[in-house]
Amino acid sequence: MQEKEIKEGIIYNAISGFYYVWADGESYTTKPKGVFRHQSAKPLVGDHVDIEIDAVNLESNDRLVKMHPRKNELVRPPIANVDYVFVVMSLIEPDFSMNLLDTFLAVFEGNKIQPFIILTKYDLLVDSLGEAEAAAKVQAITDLYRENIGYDVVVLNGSKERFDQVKALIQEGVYVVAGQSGVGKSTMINHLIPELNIETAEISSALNRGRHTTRAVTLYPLGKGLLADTPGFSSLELIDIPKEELQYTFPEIAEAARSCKFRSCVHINEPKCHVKASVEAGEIADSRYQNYLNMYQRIESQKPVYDRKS
Ligand SMILES: Nc1nc2c(ncn2[C@@H]2O[C@H](COP(=O)(O)OP(=O)(O)OP(=O)(O)O)[C@@H](O)[C@H]2O)c(=O)[nH]1
Ligand SMILES: [Mg+2]
Ligand SMILES: [Zn+2]
Repeated sequence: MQEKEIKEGIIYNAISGFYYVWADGESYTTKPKGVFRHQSAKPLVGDHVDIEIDAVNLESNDRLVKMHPRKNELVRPPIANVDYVFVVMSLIEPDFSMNLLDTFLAVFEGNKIQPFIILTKYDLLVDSLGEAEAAAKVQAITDLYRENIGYDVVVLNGSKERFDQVKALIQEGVYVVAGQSGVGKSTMINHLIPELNIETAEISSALNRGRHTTRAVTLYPLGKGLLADTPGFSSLELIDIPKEELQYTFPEIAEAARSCKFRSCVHINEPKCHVKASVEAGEIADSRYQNYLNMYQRIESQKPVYDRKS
């Protein structure tokens, strides 16, 4: 038998210099090997790592010996290699905003994180508008985001059945939850992972600034996947997508852009632009195109990186 065995795993928790790693369905408590401490990149929850297991001396700490390259990295919450995000939007209280939804979607697409759209509080929308009008409103949203663009959309109304539809979407990979304050992120996570029992309806402005950021992020097994226990994050203060690449974060615009006359087309003033033609033909929603233009202008007017806060 070899004395040292190398296994590949994923960091699911990090507390005071210890890294907790899942490998082959088991948990290992590891300390980084000496060389690591001199490297600038600190291991993050979500990092894929190699660990060295001392098969002879079981009392000794296992070592974290190698970090694999990251696919992406979020600052708040601090987590690497996120594959999927539940973008949670309430239909009412707070009111549904397509602009905000499109911004969330683009930012996550830009980070190579696949979004799922979760619409909450359908029951309250029915109370407010009546059955028919509420159904029509949700239909318009799902026609655009599900039928036209191709995102998975789940509509929640507080019932267990609907939460189970979210569960059914979960595949292998790392999930986070995003959305404005009060939309129902914690409520949803509590249904997905009842053991967690996150406080809901917290006073969140204080929370978003302080508590979430200092708290250790933990990945919890959820079906075949892993879900970050963060009660969610709602700030998207920067769009660090180069403006020429913004178009690729809107799937239907990216698709239409392939038929533009000029390769460098950003679909604003260029002639023979297939994106603009598609908007005029009603194949691309005007709201999406307008939100693309808004984001493009915001990126253009954004201060250079070294000048940004945070
Ligand atoms: N009627 C109804 N209420 C909901 C639904 N989803 C969430 N709520 C309520 O909305 C309130 C806010 O929900 P939270 O889960 O705390 O919201 P959050 O997104 O975690 O908010 P922050 O933690 O502030 O970011 C709570 O009172 C929930 O019970 C829903 O589908 N229907
Ligand atoms: Mg919450
Ligand atoms: Zn174009």
